[in-house]
Amino acid sequence: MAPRNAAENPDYEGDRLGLDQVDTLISESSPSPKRPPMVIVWRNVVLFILLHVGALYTLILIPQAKLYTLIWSSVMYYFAAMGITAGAHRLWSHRSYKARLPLRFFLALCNCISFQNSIYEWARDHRAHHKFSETDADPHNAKRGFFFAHMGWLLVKKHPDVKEKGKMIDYSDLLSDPIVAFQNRHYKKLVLLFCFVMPTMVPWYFWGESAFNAFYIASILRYTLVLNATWLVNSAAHMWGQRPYDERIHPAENLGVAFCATGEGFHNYHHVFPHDYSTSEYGWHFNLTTLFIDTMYFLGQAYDRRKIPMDVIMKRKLRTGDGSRR
Ligand code: ST9
Ligand code: ZN
Ligand code: ZN
Repeated sequence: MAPRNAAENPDYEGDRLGLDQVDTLISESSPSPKRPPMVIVWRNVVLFILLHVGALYTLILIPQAKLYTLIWSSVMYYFAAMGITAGAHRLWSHRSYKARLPLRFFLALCNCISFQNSIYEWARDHRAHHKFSETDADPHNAKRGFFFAHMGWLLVKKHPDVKEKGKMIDYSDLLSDPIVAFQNRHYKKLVLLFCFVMPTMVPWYFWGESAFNAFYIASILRYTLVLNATWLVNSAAHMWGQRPYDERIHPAENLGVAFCATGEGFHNYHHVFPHDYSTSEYGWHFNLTTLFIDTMYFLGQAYDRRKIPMDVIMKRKLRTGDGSRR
């Protein structure tokens, strides 16, 4: 079946889910004059410092690790990435394609490897990010600076607007998926098992790696790298790069971020056309996630991939783009 575009799709629900607000949010993006003082969550500050110190320490362990452990850690990076990009992002947040039960199960499992909050919480924040982009109701409002957009937003209580305006968005579809509901209910146990225990046990059991090396390389370092690659989409890709589709918004096309984030750096395109399953005008160009979804399509696991028609993209480029890619 050919990919369908959202405009022609009779059951397209982007507006109800708060995904079609690009033009309106531009006028809403002025900073709030009465931003309350930030409430620092010290538990998160301490945990993220420990995590990053642990990741730095791991660099000295790499030369003494077995080759298979390094390959396994890369595989874990890839699976964790798919759990975020193909799962929480393109499938559950944006409904840009549909997935059969086995694929949804696999993606939810991969999502536990990535430990970035449950799919439900992740998609809730992400829908708010699109609908209220770069306002106080955006959980990682990039107008508050690089550090806040990157990881600072996870170190403080959310701005009240996130909670108040977030309630305007419909999230009911998320928990009505039994896979999402199950993952949300058992999230802590699942993360312990799939982000930390499983990545450590496999190298120790199958090729005799020390549990110490396996834990630091396949869990701590890999987790920290995937986190930072993801956060770069919120920070770097909201600041640096070309804006061929809409020069009036900050999200930009950033190839470096696309490389680290398995295809999620084409962020100007993505904010203009959020329901395109490739999150890019292109297909597999710097986009391992689109390659993954297409492979799943050929295996019969993914279907109804939404793609924006080329003439719509061209018209938009001519109307609002910065002229960098005509
Ligand atoms: C992490 C997430 O790292 C990263 C997400 C990045 C997203 C990137 C997107 C870019 C595009 C995709 C690119 C993918 C690239 C992947 C590359 C891979 C290689 N709407 O949150 P709470 C309400 S996580 C509506 O506790 P606080 C709700 O009632 C890292 N309502 O706020 C909620 O109650 P409940 C690991 C909302 O208390 C209540 O408020 N995880 C919304 O201010 C309280 O919510 C951590 O470190 C909303 N959007 O605390 C945990 N939000 O939930 C860090 C909230 O019961 N988080 N409400 O319904 C925390 O500790 C806390 O959330 C907090 C805020 C301290 C940050
Ligand atoms: Zn964004
Ligand atoms: Zn998105």
